[in-house]
This record gives sequence, structure tokens and C-alpha cells, in this order.
Amino acid sequence: MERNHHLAMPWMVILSAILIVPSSLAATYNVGDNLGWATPTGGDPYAIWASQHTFVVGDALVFNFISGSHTVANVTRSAFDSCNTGNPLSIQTNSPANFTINTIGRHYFICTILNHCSLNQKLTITARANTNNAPSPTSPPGSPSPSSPPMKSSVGAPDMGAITIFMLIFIGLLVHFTMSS
Ligand SMILES: *[C@@H]1O[C@H](CO)[C@@H](O)[C@H](O)[C@H]1NC(C)=O
Ligand SMILES: *[C@@H]1O[C@H](CO)[C@@H](O)[C@H](O)[C@H]1NC(C)=O
Ligand SMILES: [Cu+2]
Repeated sequence: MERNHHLAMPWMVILSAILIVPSSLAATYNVGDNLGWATPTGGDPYAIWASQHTFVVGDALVFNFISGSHTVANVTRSAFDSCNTGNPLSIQTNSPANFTINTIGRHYFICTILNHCSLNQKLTITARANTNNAPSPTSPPGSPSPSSPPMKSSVGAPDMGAITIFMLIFIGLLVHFTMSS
């Protein structure tokens, strides 16, 4: 029946969304999306990009760029702020550069070529604990606790995955009753 067919549609979309969005499994992100890892021509696109995502330990950041034209260096906060390219903690020079976030807290990345960092080719992200995680592969056996304690406890923090699923179900009900009335 035509009518029932229409009512089933929103539910199929919602079901797919629930299946596609696991609550906080480790994910791989393409930094800057379509912009890739490039020297901005204005503004601070990587700050905007970072603010649009939430990161957990275990996530991977993939930087796409033209090898030779850019680099990705993991640096300290002070090197990030001052764009000091002299002594990075680690650096990847070939695209795609792939950094797995292994520790809770803030991470700082800059391009070390010319003045690119000063033109905001820099990215900082904050990683939270991965609540749905299997045992962390980064803690060596017998170590009592993760290497860097979180500044704020994540205990009791709402689970974004669960909230997303409840929102989707709510929207589904709304659409369902709107369409059937
Ligand atoms: C980056 O590393 C993650 C985690 O190891 C992996 O799942 C992903 O496929 C890698 N991506 C690229 C482009 O190398
Ligand atoms: C950056 O380097 C610091 C210090 O070695 C390390 O704790 C952190 O996990 C590194 N971050 C990434 C993304 O590699
Ligand atoms: Cu660059």
C-alpha cells in the first residue's frame, strides 16, 4: 500500500543511522575534509574543523597533502603557539600522514614548511577517554593507569552515541505521527 510505504521510509533511514553510528568506537578522520592539509588563505579552518568533531583515544587523524609541500609535526603547546618548527616531538613528511591519538588530552599539530604554521596550517584537538573501548592497546601490561590522567573526570559524562540514538528515535516518532495524522 502506498500509504504504509511512506510511513516505513523514515524508520528505515533511522535504523540505518543507528547501525552506521556506533557510540564511541575509534574513528578515522580526514583532517579538514575537502580542504585536506593545506595552507589556509585566510581564517582558521582547522580550528573550525576541530570544533565540529569530538575525538576519543584510538581515533586516527589522516592528513592529505602534496608530499614535499607540507609536513605534519606533533609538537608541544608552546611550539604550537609560537609556530616553533625547530624541535618537533615527531614528524611525518609523506602523505597521507596518519596519527593515531593514543593519549587523553590535547594534541598539537603544525606544518613545519616555511611560514605555513603562522598562516594557520595548524591543528589542535582534545581527545576524551574512549568509554566503549576494548582494553587500551597502549597501556603496557602491568601498568597501573593510563599515562596521562584526564584533567576532568569523564565519569558520568553523557554518552553521545546513546543521546544520538534517542534523538533519532524521537525524530522518527515525530515524523511517523506527523505523516500518519
Ligand atoms: C590510519 O590508521 C588507522 C588506525 O591504525 C587505520 O584504521 C586507517 O586505515 C589508517 N588510514 C590511512 C589512510 O592510512
Ligand atoms: C605527541 O607526542 C607526545 C609526546 O611524545 C605524545 O605523548 C603524544 O601521544 C603524541 N601525539 C600523537 C598524536 O602522536
Ligand atoms: Cu605546509
